[in-house]
Amino acid sequence: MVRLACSSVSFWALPASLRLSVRSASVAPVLRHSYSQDATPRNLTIAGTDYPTDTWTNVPQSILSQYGRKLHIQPDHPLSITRKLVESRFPGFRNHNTLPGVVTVDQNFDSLGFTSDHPGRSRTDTYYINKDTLLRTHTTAHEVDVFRQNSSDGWTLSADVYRRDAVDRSHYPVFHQMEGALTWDRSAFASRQACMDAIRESFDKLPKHDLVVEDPNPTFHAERNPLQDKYHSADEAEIVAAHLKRSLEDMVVAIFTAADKALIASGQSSESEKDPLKVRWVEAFFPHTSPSWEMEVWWRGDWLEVLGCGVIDQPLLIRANQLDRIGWAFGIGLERIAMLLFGIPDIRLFWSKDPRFLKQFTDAGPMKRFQPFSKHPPAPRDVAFWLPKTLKGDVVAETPASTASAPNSAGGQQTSSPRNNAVEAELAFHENDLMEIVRTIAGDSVEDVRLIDSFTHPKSNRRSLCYRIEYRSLERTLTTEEVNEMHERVCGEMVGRFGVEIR
Ligand code: FA5
Ligand code: MG
Repeated sequence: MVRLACSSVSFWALPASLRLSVRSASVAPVLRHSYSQDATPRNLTIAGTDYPTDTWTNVPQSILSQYGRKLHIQPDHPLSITRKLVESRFPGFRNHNTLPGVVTVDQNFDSLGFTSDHPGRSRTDTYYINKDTLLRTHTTAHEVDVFRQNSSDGWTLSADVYRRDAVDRSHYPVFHQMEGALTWDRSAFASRQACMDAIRESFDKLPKHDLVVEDPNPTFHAERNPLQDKYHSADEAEIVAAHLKRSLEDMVVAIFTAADKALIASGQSSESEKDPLKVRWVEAFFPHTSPSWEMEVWWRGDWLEVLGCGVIDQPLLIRANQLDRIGWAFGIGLERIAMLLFGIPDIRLFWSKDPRFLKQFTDAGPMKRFQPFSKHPPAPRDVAFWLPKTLKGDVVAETPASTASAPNSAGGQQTSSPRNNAVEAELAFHENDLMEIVRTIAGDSVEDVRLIDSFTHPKSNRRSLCYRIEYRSLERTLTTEEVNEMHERVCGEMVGRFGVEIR
């Protein structure tokens, strides 16, 4: 497999040194694409509200038609069951579960400290309704509002989030996150030391576990994972970090113990699933926390990233008028957890209205493993093309087979020098645009899209790419004619929109 440049999907799989060079190379501005599949209407009506469109609008109807399903609160839905299970590990927290998904650029990015040239703001990664309004890319978009409300020390917030992303069995353009936060008000204590003592006391009461945890790095590191020394003493950050990590480890133990029980009860456990649960903490970067980590879980022979977290950025709390609060926050992917819990093999299944799927889950009673009800054959088709001769600049294309998540829309590392006017900039070719074409045409009848070949002609210097599109419906066998028809339309769009030459 050939890796041309780094797309958002496996960015984190690269060593930090490489990320730096790859990131700066892959975001250089070149061409401007037209994002509208069809002529963009003047207004978009979303959940009864009209929004004017403009040249930033890139949200397709196929995405808007998923808006408002609220799977995370649908009774007996596996995402809702998962949400409740996670919530149950945070007793006393207030649970916010009904916040609408249309937010401002300020909520999603500015208020969280995203720099104005952060790649997450790019239209290749984020669905814009217009230049000021977008579909939230993460539940963190509500942090400042919830902190400002100040209605509880601890809270969770679950919701649908939207990202222009790869197409495969663990990525879908709409998924669900749960944000969680706990803060302590230092001004409510006699001294900062007294506040720290209270945090330690709370830490001591957290459930203990015998999980194997790899945590090789120091709590903070001046370059890689800094202490916010303007606001926090090292001791304060240490105890907040310890409280955070122990709380999340406890949550994961509870969830995976439930998964194990369901697995054993189903009599389906395989050798690899008998591996003991292991967790590791990996240093991370988010504009809204420092220091920051991601938690990865060893599951069936692989490390799977399940959440991001850290000590809350103090300027963020100050923006929310919480001058003296200190605390932690995390963001977890509910589909990732639900897929592990129930053994659900394909992320598209969560959207199924098929009773053969939905009837398998219940809020009451013990958790049961998902039993596949049908398997329909895949229909692979390749699209191989030459990029236009005139194309200068960067191509973002690679094989999206990673379990890591897209960093851009929700944080991501920005250690390289910022690109000029990045939000205005466009790439020569970004594979997320191909993903979007395929999703728009094939809908849920596509399982996977991946780069299988890439080369540059030695004489003409032209770049050739070949993607394999795996068409497969979860509900029925697709006919050859309908697959061919979809595929021809995909090829036609590629020619029409990118000026590629099909090989
Ligand atoms: C964020 O979204 C941060 N806002 C999380 C956070 C919150 C950090 C609060 C610190 C404090 P990230 O992009 O890594 O980070 O996404 C968080 C989690 O969402 C991932 O660990 C993963 O479990 C899930 N996730 C991300 N992208 C996808 C996707 N395309 N499909 C399914 N799950 C995903
Ligand atoms: Mg991540």
